[in-house]
Amino acid sequence: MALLSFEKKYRVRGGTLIGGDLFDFWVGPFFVGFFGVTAALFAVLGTALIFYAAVQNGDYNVWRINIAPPDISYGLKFAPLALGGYWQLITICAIGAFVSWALRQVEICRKLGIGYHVPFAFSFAIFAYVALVVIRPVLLGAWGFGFPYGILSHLDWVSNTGYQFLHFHYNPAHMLGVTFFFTNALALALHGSLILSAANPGKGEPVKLAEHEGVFFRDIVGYSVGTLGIHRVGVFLAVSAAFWSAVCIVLSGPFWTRGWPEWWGWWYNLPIWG
Ligand code: UQ1
Repeated sequence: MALLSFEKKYRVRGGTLIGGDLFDFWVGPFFVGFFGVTAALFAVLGTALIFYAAVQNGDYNVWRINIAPPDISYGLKFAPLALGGYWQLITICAIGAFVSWALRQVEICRKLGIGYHVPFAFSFAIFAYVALVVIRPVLLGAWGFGFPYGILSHLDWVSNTGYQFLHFHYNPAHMLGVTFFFTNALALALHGSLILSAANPGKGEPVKLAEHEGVFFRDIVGYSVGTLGIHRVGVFLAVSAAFWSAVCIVLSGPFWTRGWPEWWGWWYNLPIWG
């Protein structure tokens, strides 16, 4: 069915989680819904707060913007606006916007009668952000452990936090995260190039389909994961990269305070050495 006539067919009422018919409409190509309204409000307010706080700091150069969390001495309390309060409000807006976006995806899935795989996968990205600015700071007892909002300043935070643990690449959960990120690139390179090779066979050759794709991999490595399977692999790799990234930073501080190279001491402490 042509896309435009299909859209007419599926653009029917229902499927909303909250608000009934109240926000059950489209603006141009965009479905609105209750969570479209909340996502827009949080996003606009959060963005405005970023620029307002930047101007308060006297930063007119976008590269230099740095909206820092409160000092550690504020613990888990609210801080004055200019002393981390803006960071706290911006964080609330960001989480509100991200969660609204996920719930709007859920409403669209319900309207279409499809699975919830997209909001499921997106929720891992939200988890990774929340791990950095809520879960780890709460476990460490201060909002000041969150990362600052700024292009260069958040890079400084990552570098400083990494060096606090001497060599972050020795963090086993970081190893898993990095390995998943690299494997994502491998999988997408294989998949993208395989699909393009079947769709672009060369002059005079007919376009090829799934059979040829599968045979290519059975010929070269003796196994094909299949056309549906590669997408299962893709989602698994993607959410695993986000998941282990979140785990590796939540471990650092709340559950391990020494250098990460030292963690490998368990190897020397095995009771098997002569
Ligand atoms: C694959 O086997 C397959 O099925 C035909 C795809 O679908 C189009 C793929 O994209 C890829 C990359 C593979 C190969 C994957 C493995 C794990 C052998």
